[in-house]
Amino acid sequence: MIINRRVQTLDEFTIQQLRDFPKATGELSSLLRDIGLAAKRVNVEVNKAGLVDILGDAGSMNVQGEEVKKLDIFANNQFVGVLRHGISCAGIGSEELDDVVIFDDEVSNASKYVCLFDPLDGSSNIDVNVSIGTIFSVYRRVSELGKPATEADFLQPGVKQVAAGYIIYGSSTMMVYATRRGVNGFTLDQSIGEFTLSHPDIKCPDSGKFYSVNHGNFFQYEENVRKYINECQKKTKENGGPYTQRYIGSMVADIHRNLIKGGIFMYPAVLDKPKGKLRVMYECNPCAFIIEVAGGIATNGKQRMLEVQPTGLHQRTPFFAGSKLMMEELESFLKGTE
Ligand code: P6P
Repeated sequence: MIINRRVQTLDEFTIQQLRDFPKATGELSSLLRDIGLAAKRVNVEVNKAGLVDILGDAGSMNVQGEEVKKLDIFANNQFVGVLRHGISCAGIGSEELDDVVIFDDEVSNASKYVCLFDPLDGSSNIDVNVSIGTIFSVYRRVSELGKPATEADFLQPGVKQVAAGYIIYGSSTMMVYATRRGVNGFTLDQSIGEFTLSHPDIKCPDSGKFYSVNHGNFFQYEENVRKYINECQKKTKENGGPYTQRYIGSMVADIHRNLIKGGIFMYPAVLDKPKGKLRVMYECNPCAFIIEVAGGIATNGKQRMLEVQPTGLHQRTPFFAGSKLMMEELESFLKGTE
């Protein structure tokens, strides 16, 4: 029997990782497969979102007489449901839920990990068919195994993440995740309904041509941020440019492009959001982990993003992340040494 080993599915890849680490219990591999399963279910609904009017808008009844849920609530329920009934997660935190959900059953209490999610980031873009995404973060518990998880399991600095990733629902659907061993991307092959390894060992180029920022907020940014943005606009072939401004307004899409092609993403503090807009636990920390493992840099403008000690589940922060050399130039502006 000929086995096609060229194309490795997410399941095969995570099992291969297990073979390389015989002492591993397999819980993390199982958790990542659970996330992949939930992502495939979300993908089905996201792909037909444009048809929602035909199938019944969120809050209404569809042709089958079922209540149609808002997509981000639907996505949240998929990830919570799969992880609650898995063997690897003791609880989750979610942008959609005010407090953490502790699964508190015998199997979940024995699980080593907790997860945080932005189940469907950028969902406001869906009705104009712009790419959106799920972002997730995985921590090893600090509380006693065998007992219910506690809030302390979730409020750990990003440097403690065991894994982090995103699913981008775009021209194709991809799952990208990082562990300390590297960043790998899997594209959903609809013909077999499996995520398949398409971007092994992703590295963020040391420099790039893309800078991503919402220019509409320009005059709300602090002076050094404005100076850096002006510098980006003045780049020429002679000094690493010219740069292109690309800003989709969907964090996963902007981060993904800059991760693959090189670039810098910025969401600075603005007047009506002095602490920034993006969330520490389930947007910035997972993206920072991925970017750092891939060779880039991520900060809150003042310190390494992954070293921020969180104080709240839904805490916001300014966020800057991307190619090493571009981030180093930004940091020289932020320090005022430029
Ligand atoms: P703005 C989407 O609403 C989101 O949370 C991120 O995905 C995105 O990067 C950011 O907000 C866009 O915010 O204020 O530029 O529209």
